[in-house]
Amino acid sequence: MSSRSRAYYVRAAKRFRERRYLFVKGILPQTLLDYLKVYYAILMANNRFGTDHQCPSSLSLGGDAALDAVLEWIRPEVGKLVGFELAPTYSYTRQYAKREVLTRHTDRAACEISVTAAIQIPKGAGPSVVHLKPPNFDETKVEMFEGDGCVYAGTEVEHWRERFRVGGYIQLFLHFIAKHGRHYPKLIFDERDCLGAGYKEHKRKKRFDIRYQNESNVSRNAWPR
Ligand SMILES: O=C(O)CCC(=O)C(=O)O
Ligand SMILES: [Fe+2]
Repeated sequence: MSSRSRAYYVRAAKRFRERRYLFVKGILPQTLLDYLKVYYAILMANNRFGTDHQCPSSLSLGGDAALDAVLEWIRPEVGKLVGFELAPTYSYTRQYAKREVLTRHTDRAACEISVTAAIQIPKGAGPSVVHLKPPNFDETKVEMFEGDGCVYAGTEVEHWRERFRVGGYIQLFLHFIAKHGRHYPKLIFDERDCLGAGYKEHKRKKRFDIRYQNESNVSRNAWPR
């Protein structure tokens, strides 16, 4: 899929090892982006989005089969960028509403290695901006245009978004665990039977109760299905 050189991956993996995040220009190729915009329009037309506790005024969708396919498709590339092999957990997507805020947090274990990719930016609006605080580096922000992405260690890097002045930004989140890490194989597919599968009721209940590691009053993903 990629036109990136060996040297690019070596540098990226070294940078990721140190900083725990990477900005990746054009992580989604234009043809895939074009396809996804059509697919999102179909999802919207069919009211397939729900809401979650994290960003209650925005629309979200977790574990969709076609978006899980993007997760699996991009997995080798993200593995090369971070410098080790990954296993897929789940995909998640959100259309941010005007005035929404994403509070500062780290993610649960199934988001050990995560990608946030910009799918759609409202007409005339600025880039999609996510703020990061890696463990040993100063706060920073990453600005994404459509097709750009940010790979980050979701359980380590604090991340947040400032209040949206314009609604309609669509981001796709792709979550992985390290194959050499302590959550493999337990958290593969985020404990579903396979990619694209729904969540068992007790897992879903458990997930409602999962707290952000640094914010005890906020619970994680209320699954929309
Ligand atoms: O909007 C983003 O880029 C990140 C979203 C996020 O951190 C989350 O849903 O946990
Ligand atoms: Fe997050």
